[in-house]
Amino acid sequence: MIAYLGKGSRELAAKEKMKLLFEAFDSDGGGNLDVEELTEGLQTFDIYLTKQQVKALMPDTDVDGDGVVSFEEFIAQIEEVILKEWFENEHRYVPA
Ligand SMILES: [Ca+2]
Ligand SMILES: [Ca+2]
Repeated sequence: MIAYLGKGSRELAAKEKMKLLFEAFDSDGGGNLDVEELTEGLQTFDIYLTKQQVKALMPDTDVDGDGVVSFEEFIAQIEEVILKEWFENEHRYVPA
C-alpha cells in the first residue's frame, strides 16, 4: 500500500483525496476527529460500528493518545481499513 501511494502524481491525488475525506469526517472543522465524528464518518462507508466499538479502536488509531484522531493518524489507519478497498474499486471503474 505504501509503495502504491508512492507513485508520482498518484501520491498527490491520494493525499488530496484523503484530505477531502478527513474534512468530510471532521464535521465541526476542528482539524481532529473525535469518536462521534469517526462513528458517523465510517457509516458513509457502510461500516456500522457503535461508539463503544469505535472507542475500543481508538488506542490503535490515536497514536499520541490525546483522545482525538489527527490527519496523520487518520491516514495511517485509513490506509489499512478503508483506503485499500476504496482505491481498488476506483481502479476497477477508472483504469489509469
Ligand atoms: Ca472534529
Ligand atoms: Ca491523536
